[in-house]
Amino acid sequence: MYAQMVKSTGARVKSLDEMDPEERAFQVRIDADIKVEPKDWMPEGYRKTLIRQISQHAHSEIVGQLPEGNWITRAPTLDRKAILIAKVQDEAGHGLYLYCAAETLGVSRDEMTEQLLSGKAKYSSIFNYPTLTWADIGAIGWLVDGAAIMNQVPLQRCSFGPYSRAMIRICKEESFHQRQGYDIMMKLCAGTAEQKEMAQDALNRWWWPSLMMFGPSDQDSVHSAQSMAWKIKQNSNDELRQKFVDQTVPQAEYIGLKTPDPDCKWNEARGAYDFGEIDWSEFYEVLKGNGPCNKERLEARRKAWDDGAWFRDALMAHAKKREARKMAAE
Ligand code: BYC
Repeated sequence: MYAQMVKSTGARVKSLDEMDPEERAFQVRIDADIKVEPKDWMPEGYRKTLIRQISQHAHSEIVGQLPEGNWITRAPTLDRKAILIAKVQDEAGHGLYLYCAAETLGVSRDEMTEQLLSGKAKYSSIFNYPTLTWADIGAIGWLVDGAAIMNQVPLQRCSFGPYSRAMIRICKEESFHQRQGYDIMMKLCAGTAEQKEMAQDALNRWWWPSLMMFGPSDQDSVHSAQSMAWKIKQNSNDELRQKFVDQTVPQAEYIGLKTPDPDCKWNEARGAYDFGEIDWSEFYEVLKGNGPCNKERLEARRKAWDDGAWFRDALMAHAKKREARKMAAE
């Protein structure tokens, strides 16, 4: 009985005995790894949790285009520019698959956008930090996409069919993104002392925010216990964060960089890296809208939405005209 096994967070999850018959049947299907499809019965909480997570994920992909898009005109070579344009376009595609997956749960794209612009829906904290140098583009690919993959690979096994299928395609593209970021860092580290310093500076600034991407520590995570019981999440926030640190520290060392954490060191007994305390006050400030770029990011999305109004209106007018023509012909 999976629902009773979840111990990773403080939040309590109902046992099978406490559920009503419909809910119990649903949980039994989840426990048996049967995928939930949009027209299946589902508890309202399951539907709401998915809309929250998938829409926030979609918003992250779309807002995530902004810090990298900032460097398209300044990429150092034609190849780097072409690669960066392709990557930023991929992020737009990821956002669209995810909005479509959320729409199958009965929420419209317009509603999700309104929730983003009103501040009701979140997007990943990481995109509220500025991209100051070209090395930041390397650090985003390496660390941010690296963290995203760590989180998204288990989401491929999510119990909700449309989300899990969207994640399979997204993960394939993300692994290319991660490698292109690391490739930028490798080149910078093999370059002049100044270039290597730029790479180290980017790692210093992006390290802690990347660790925050995984969400609050397990004891403070509000949704993990229920989301894990429903197999929306397969791992706790701290588990994935640890896996990310274990994967990334040797990659940093390989190119001669060091994380900015003096407490980061290999723990032989645990077979994992120890690392220092995350500044959670910074994380929660960013979530409240007080990060370095929150206002700028939302402003950019608001402007894009307003600037696109004429196009949405034209599409609606066109659809109405076609419908009227079809009716007249019948
Ligand atoms: N940022 O109970 P918890 C990308 C919120 S983009 C902001 O642990 P949960 C890419 C959380 O929403 C990849 N908010 O929540 C694109 C909740 O608040 P609400 C983005 C965060 O949902 C372009 C509260 O804190 N990936 O790859 O169980 C270029 C309590 O948290 C964050 C996804 O979106 C955060 N970092 O777990 C490059 C993955 N963390 O909603 C790359 C999908 C937590 O109650 N999402 N919060 O107001 C997830 O896997 C989960 O939602 C999380 C959080 C692990 C993020």
